Amino acid sequence: MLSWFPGHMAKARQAIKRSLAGIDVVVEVLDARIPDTSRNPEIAWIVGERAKIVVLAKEDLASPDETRKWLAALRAREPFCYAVNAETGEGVEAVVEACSSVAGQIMLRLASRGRRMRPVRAMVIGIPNVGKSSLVNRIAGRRSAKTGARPGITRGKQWITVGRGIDLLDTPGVLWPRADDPAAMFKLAATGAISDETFDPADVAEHLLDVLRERAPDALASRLKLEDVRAVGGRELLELVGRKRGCLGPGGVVDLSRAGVVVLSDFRKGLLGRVTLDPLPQGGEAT
Ligand SMILES: Nc1nc2c(ncn2[C@@H]2O[C@H](COP(=O)(O)OP(=O)(O)OP(=O)(O)O)[C@@H](O)[C@H]2O)c(=O)[nH]1
Ligand SMILES: [Mg+2]
Repeated sequence: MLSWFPGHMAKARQAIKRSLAGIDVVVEVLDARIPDTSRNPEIAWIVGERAKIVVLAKEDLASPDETRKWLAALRAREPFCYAVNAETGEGVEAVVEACSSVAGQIMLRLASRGRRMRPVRAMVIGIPNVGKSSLVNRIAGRRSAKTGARPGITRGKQWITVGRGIDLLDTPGVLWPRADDPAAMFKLAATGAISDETFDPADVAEHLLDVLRERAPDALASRLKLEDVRAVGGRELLELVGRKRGCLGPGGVVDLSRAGVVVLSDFRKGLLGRVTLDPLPQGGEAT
């Protein structure tokens, strides 16, 4: 797992620091399945005095009920907080309205200081593969930024002119060192924020199946065509998936790594149910 913080991410982090000059608004994109684990612990420092908009992307893959509760908890602190499907654009109109409203306030401030009018500059940040470029494309109304179903697609900064007085800066995904937190590493691996080459899919899938049989037993049971998944351990479920999906090695033994890849791929498409992996904050207050 040592290579999980590759060089380009360290560089991306430096790039974010350098890019902050001239930025008026920070759009923090979180993964609705892991609203806590996907937060950048340095976000307060990054945002500083700037306006901030929080977007929970991939809401179509998270539990609707838990997303509602997460939004309520986050809104206690963040007035501009929205859940979206950045792929289809569902919910993005509210983000556009928030950007416009924040931009309007900044324009007024510029005008009142007698400063030259210019587009408001918003920087989009978040962990790899969370949907930043998809969101930028949806806000802009056209496919300007490259997107893809693995981390590390966006390599450099890219300004996109949205119109309505807003320019958006798409940035590469950034992870922060969390090697000492196996629970966070598991969630980042399961949701696709960490490159698949850096972990054993069998390990992550086995743990994921254990989590799913607790948190979404009905969806899992129906997908695996089982009566009840609660009595069966993650390892047995993984073997079952391997047998059902033909992931067999020499001698008909299940190839657990291949079965793991199948499980992770299904989970990331939402085929194992809509599941939120981060528990709600105690007392409903997000930190
Ligand atoms: N189901 C679902 N998929 C999404 C959503 N947003 C983005 N995706 C998909 O997730 C993958 C990653 O999207 P990107 O927009 O490239 O993510 P990114 O944050 O820009 O990723 P990097 O540039 O690699 O850091 C793509 O396959 C998108 O189609 C969403 O809200 N729901
Ligand atoms: Mg991107």
